[in-house]
Amino acid sequence: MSKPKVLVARAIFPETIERLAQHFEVESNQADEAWSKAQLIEKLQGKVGVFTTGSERIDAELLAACPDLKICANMAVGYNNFDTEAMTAHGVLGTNAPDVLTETTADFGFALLMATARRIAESEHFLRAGKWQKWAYDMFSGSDIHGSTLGIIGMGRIGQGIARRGAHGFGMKVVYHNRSRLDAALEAECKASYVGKEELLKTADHVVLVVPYTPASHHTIGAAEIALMKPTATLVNIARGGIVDDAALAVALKEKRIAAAGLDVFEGEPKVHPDLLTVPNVVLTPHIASATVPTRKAMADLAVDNLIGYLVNGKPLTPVNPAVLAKN
Ligand code: 8YV
Repeated sequence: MSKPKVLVARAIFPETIERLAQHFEVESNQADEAWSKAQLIEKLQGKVGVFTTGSERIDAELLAACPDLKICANMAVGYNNFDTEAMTAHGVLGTNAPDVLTETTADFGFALLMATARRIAESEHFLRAGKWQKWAYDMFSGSDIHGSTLGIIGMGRIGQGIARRGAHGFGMKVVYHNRSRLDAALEAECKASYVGKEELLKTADHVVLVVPYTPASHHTIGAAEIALMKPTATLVNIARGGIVDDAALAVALKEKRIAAAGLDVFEGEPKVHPDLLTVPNVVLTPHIASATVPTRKAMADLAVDNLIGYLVNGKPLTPVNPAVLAKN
């Protein structure tokens, strides 16, 4: 019997391809070619599954043109590249890769917060440029992490990981804002208090964004929200591009309306707003919050487990539109 056909849309670990090949006829993209939408559609003909990263848009147009497709397995916890409504309408299951990246991503969120507040990138550039001639009492003074107030917008698993690090490791006071309040036991474990978004922005010394991207969370932070923040505050975005209005942030950083920002994600990435590239008080990283080898392998494994789980055993592990399963 011939094996079901799957497509791997981006270059990935060779062992990921090997695992898939045990169950499927695999077409891969180990050269990591940038496929246009038309090319992706062409490659998907006859394929029942696709291994995606966050970069491939799965929408109504693509789904209508790929009638054999049954599952899109994202190697990412975020799945804003999926039009889940259209996928459900076409009977195509989507899966994501939660949990396996939580602690790694929370580590990175904290690292970016510290690099931002303590001006690590900016001062390193200064040193490398040969500008360090003498010590000075006010050279690259930043803001404290320990004992300060950490405001977390988006209190899912990663947000909770950042809260724990702040409260337990650095004695920070943690406030959070989320669509729904955590239960009392989880709030106590994270030592976090629920507050309104406005209060969070006004009182936090450091604001970290960890909300999923949806039309409702678009520009959660724009000029009006930045205006509420303390002039000494830092802002960190490890969520998705589009959660912050990058143009407004660049203006605010330039005018020192807040002290600094750390950004791992950007509107329209991999393009970065040109004004962000010219302001010194921002730390910029290329969407690497989950990038450790064990975690990226675990994310890839979970995407493979979902493909096998659904196409071979009928049981995906982490579906994002389970309504499709009910229909089957
Ligand atoms: C991924 C991410 O690296 O999991 C997510 O949602 O943003 C990152 O961990 C990226 O989406 C590529 O798949």
